Amino acid sequence: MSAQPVRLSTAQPDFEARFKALQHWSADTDAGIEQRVADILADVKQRGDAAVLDYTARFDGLQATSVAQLELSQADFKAAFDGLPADQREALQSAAQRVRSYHEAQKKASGESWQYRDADGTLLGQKVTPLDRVGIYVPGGKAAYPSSLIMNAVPAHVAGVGEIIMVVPTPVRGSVATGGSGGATATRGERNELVLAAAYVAGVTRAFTIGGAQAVAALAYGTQTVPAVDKITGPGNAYVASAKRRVFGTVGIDMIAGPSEILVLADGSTPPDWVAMDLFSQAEHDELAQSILLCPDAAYLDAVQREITRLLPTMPRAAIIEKSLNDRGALILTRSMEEACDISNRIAPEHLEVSSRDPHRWEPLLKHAGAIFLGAFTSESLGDYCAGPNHVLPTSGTARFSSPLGVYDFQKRSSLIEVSEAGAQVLGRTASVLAHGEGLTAHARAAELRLK
Ligand code: HSO
Ligand code: ZN
Repeated sequence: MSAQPVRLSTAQPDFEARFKALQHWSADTDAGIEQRVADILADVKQRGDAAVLDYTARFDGLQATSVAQLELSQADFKAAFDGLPADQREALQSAAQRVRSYHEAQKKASGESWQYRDADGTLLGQKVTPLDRVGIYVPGGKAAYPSSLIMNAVPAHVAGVGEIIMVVPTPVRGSVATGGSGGATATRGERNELVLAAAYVAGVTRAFTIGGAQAVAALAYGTQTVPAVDKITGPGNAYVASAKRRVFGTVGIDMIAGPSEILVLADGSTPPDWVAMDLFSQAEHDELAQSILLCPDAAYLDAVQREITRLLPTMPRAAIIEKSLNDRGALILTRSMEEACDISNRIAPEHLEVSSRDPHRWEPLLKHAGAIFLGAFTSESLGDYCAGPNHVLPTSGTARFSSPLGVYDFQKRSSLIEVSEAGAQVLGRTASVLAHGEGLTAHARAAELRLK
């Protein structure tokens, strides 16, 4: 077992080519998946609940005679929460509370309505309204992260979304006894108690144990039982990603996330084992995850490599980390911290750690990153769980043009216009001239009728 991220130097002649290769990542779209997803969406749109039940039985092995049997209740959330050990209950609550505070500040700073009156007394403004109903997709099994549910549901809640509907597949592994409390009940699949407990602390309104493209379709189109939502957020596998892309337009979606990434910009002052572990923390998500270290000090890169080698065998997910670091990781020697900042901007990483004695010196140079973690104590993992900012972040260089998931993703804006009588005189003349220019006579007359 050995993880040796590629060693590069910005001074080497073929650096540009090597750097380009490093950045290359493409989500290959599989024609087979695309076709199956298109069929599932069409079927759920047409047959509603019946189709959802069929796919849930087929893909998750979960038998039910009605979708209502697949709905979880607030009592289920509460029972899951109450069943957790005290430290987990407290951690969930304090994480949710910090995430809530952060997003409340975000709402105050940029999510409120505003208006002004011009000199003629005309009122102009922007009215911010929360979405009525959103759907949150939570993956099943290994990739079911309660923290991700908090990161999706809390900003929706803070935005003032009326109903937050969660879907989460609970596949049946092997033969599971039919459970329930008498009467016609569904088979019970594997539930992740931490996810249900997170639904409790994050303010989820309703939840269905359905998943895959069929769950996305149910949320987008609505069925007899599942209400249609206005936007769907949350991560999922290739089927879910394809389904989200296809229903976009009928509903809003968040983003289609690529593999997780961390870039550490180090000046050599942080203990090298801390940095090695931070690189591991993204690598352990996924073999396709990318961990990169930039530093102007070659001896420090050597030290981090030694820690990688020493620590890797102690990691339960060593195999994933090893593959991720070997295939996509890199330790890059730069000529200076300034050059490291430039390279970082070109990568536009999802997570950027500035592991430096004076992070505020470099922060003004950093333009493109989903989240910027300043100083040696700010491990990305603290941000993943509980610092407060959102952990749903732009990946694959999209931080050049997009932002973390936030309250603003669960709000929309309407323009407000109230023209005064005096304002109508001035605006009417301008509009009339432009309308005649466009050959739109009704437009011109509507403006002119209001002129004194
Ligand atoms: N780093 C992941 C989020 C996460 N980490 C969830 C742990 N749990 C997203 O970039
Ligand atoms: Zn993470």
